[in-house]
Amino acid sequence: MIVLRAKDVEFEVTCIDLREKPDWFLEISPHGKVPVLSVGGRPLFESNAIAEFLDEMVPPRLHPEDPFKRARNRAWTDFVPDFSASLGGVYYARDETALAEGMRIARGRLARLEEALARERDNDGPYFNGAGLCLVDAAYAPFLRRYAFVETRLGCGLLDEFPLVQAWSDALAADERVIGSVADTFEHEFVVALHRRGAMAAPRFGPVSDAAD
Ligand SMILES: N[C@@H](CCC(=O)N[C@@H](CS)C(=O)NCC(=O)O)C(=O)O
Repeated sequence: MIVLRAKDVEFEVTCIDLREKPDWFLEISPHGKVPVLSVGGRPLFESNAIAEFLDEMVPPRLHPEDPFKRARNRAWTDFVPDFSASLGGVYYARDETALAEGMRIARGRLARLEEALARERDNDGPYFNGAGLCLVDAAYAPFLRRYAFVETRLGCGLLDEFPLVQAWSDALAADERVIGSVADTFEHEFVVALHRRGAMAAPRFGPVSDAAD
């Protein structure tokens, strides 16, 4: 959604219940995962493939022009699953022991990202490559956003040691293309998901009804 918004593409969103995936969805999503982008009735799946397709098809280009930088960016986007899993280990932690272990693992991965931000650009950002949003930003933003949201109640201070990641996360959190990329119910649904997983952070958001879930 961030890439679609960054390119001013008109689109419609269809939300599905991932616990009860409809048949039509399973027919177009081979791994049964979101997102899927339907282009004139033809489905594309996997976030990176979708983002790359959009970047080839619709201006403005979010990838760097330099093929070397483009390859480096793709390599950092490949790190997203490891990175997001480690942040999940923090915001979904069920107790203090799991939180400490989650933070230990996340710190190692954040350190790599901190170094990448220091080395991959020769400027102050605020985005991964510099002044403009790129596909790497779009790939990391959803996970940094979830962490930032939970951190308002968890207060574990994980990003304190990583000022470049913190500044990057803040810039993404303030970006309209990122802010508007989720449904209005995002925070409610995320808190419901935290409760469902028994996350220690969940009760700190107060009681929730899962009626909208
Ligand atoms: N590699 C996939 C991962 C997508 C993914 O894990 N989606 C999650 C939601 S964020 C999902 O659909 N989970 C449902 C499931 O695995 O059953 C991508 O980047 O598109």
